Amino acid sequence: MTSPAGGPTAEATPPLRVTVLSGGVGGARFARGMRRHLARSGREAALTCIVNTGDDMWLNGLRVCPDLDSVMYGLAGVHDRDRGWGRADETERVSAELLAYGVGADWFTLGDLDLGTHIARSQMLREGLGLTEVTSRLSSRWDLGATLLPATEHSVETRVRVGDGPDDTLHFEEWWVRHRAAMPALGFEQAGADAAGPGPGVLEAIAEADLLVLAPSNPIVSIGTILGIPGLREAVRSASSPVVGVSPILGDAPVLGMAAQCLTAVGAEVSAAGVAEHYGARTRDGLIDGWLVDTKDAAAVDRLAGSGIAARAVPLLMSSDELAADMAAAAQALASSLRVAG
Ligand code: FO1
Repeated sequence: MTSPAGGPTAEATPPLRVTVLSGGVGGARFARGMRRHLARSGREAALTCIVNTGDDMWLNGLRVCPDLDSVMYGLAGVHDRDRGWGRADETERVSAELLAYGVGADWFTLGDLDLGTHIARSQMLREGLGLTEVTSRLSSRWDLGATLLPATEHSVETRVRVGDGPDDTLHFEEWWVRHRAAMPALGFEQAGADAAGPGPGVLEAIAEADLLVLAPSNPIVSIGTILGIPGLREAVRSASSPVVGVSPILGDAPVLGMAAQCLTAVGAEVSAAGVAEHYGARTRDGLIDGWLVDTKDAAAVDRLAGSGIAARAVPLLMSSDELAADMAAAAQALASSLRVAG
């Protein structure tokens, strides 16, 4: 092949396709890091985030999608940096009015700017658009540098079992936010999963990825919920790219949120190695090939080798985009080493 000038052309390097399975706040921070890492590398790349929808709910007649919004706001840079969720510079005047009328939910705060998102989303859904198209239209307002895909367009609700009776389950947000996880979780259920399937583009984003990463999100109610949608676990298991996960546990504590309560409820060990073994090695009917643990968990590397998982110990800090980008770079380097080895 020759260039228009007559000389030989360099073969164009195809864009690197990176797909991240993500929950809310931790997933958003990791996605920002991955975007920064890809920009630093100078290689053309396409980043896709498949986002948990198990926390979604109707509130005040509006469809609220906490994890999609956390990732969208995080990538847009308009998120509340202290809370992780919701918008920066937020006010709560509308919620106060709703409560004054006795119709608001006093346990789940919807800020005024955030309400704009829920109103727009709900209007588009009522017009008949699917959640994937709606998410694309909402995202197009910002330059996210990533495509957000809801894991499913079906209603698949994460419910927390708090007793043995048929009605002894709570919506995840009720358990977590309303009751502050005070009731011990006996298990987690996915209401509606039987009739659900992956959202548009999700299976393609997994099958066509050059790098597939499980973000350091909650392994049970975020990543686990995504994987519980019929067809998704099999899609990850049969992906042609390496599958690398990042530990959400540092030492014996989750980086964020409620991973410890959720792991305990399903009988999994609350440790970096425990989460990796919960996912399991792809060579042994599991899901992952590689796993990043924090340097303080370096002892897990040898243990995981025995479980068929190639682990590396690197600093797992996401306190700045630069550090999160270093983590993403380590995930890509681990995947590359597995590709070479494989
Ligand atoms: N978390 C809270 O702890 N309290 C809240 O009032 C709250 C409101 C809220 C509103 C919109 C949204 O997108 C997220 C919100 N979150 C709130 C975060 C959310 O409960 C969870 O952190 C995620 O669902 C878990 O990923």
